[in-house]
Amino acid sequence: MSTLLILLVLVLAAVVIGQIVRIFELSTAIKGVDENEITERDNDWQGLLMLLFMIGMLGSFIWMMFAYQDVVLPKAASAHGSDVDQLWDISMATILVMFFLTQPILFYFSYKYRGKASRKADFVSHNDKLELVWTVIPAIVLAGLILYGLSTWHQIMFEDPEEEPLVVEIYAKQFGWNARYAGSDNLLGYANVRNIAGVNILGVDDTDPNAMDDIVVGTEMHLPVNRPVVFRFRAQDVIHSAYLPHFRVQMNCVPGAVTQFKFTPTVTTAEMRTDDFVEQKVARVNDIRDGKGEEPYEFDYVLLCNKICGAAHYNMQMKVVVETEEEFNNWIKEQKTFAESI
Ligand SMILES: [Cu+2]
Repeated sequence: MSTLLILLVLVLAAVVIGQIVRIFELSTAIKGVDENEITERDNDWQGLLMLLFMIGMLGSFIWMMFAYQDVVLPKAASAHGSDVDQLWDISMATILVMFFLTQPILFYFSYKYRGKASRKADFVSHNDKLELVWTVIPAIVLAGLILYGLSTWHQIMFEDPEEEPLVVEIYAKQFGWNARYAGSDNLLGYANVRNIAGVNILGVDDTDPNAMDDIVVGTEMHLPVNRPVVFRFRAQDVIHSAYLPHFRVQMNCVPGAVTQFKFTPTVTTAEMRTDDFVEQKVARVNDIRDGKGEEPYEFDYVLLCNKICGAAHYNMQMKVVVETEEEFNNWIKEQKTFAESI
């Protein structure tokens, strides 16, 4: 019903605008003025509006840059996170410098060189020097940024075979996550969507000996601090995206394929909760929650889905706990192995 009303309002608004334009045309015809003729006054107005738009746009842009400082992510909680942050900062700085150089010029020139009957535009067919400058400089800057990005990506994805990382599978489905730890052998058992039946929700192959000690968890995922973890991602139905913002990690989960990402968490959940920036952020969130009569919130790392994968996509998250090696070992001991659960 409300969609119908909105449509009706839109149609009526279009009719009203059409009628106003018609009245304007008729009135100019009566006055004997050609409405297609652009006067000096029109040009002055357009020039002034260009200047006002520039001031409004740049002003609100600068305001937003400062106003939203406190809603950004806290410091990176992984070993490679600072490299990603640096890559981001350098890319943003380059973009901002170009933005503040080109945009004011664009709008100011639109104002300065607005149409005037007494002024005639120069005819320039082409200018080799100018075209060379605006092609070569962006090409060099972009090539530099891309090479720097590729080298950072290469460093992050490099696998040291000596390292013996913890192996964890992240399984995505509409709408939730499961994590499967590789168990005491640190080898994940074979799994296939065709094996999904009953409690075997990840389709683990029960004839594979490597699968017996695997541990499947559903509500929260624990990770030991300062130990590299290899994540292998699978998806059951559609493409999801595993996003761990605090660790600066994101990887697509694709049905029928296994993708992977390795990183080392460096800050425990308890340490992050005492970080100044996080404490202030949590206090602000709790002020709002308090006003609504809701329970206070406590900071936790999260795994989110970053692909709009269906109606309940927004609800696809899992708590991630980073703790000491000892706390992790105690937690994992309490979890059921695949052999115990089937
Ligand atoms: Cu999803």
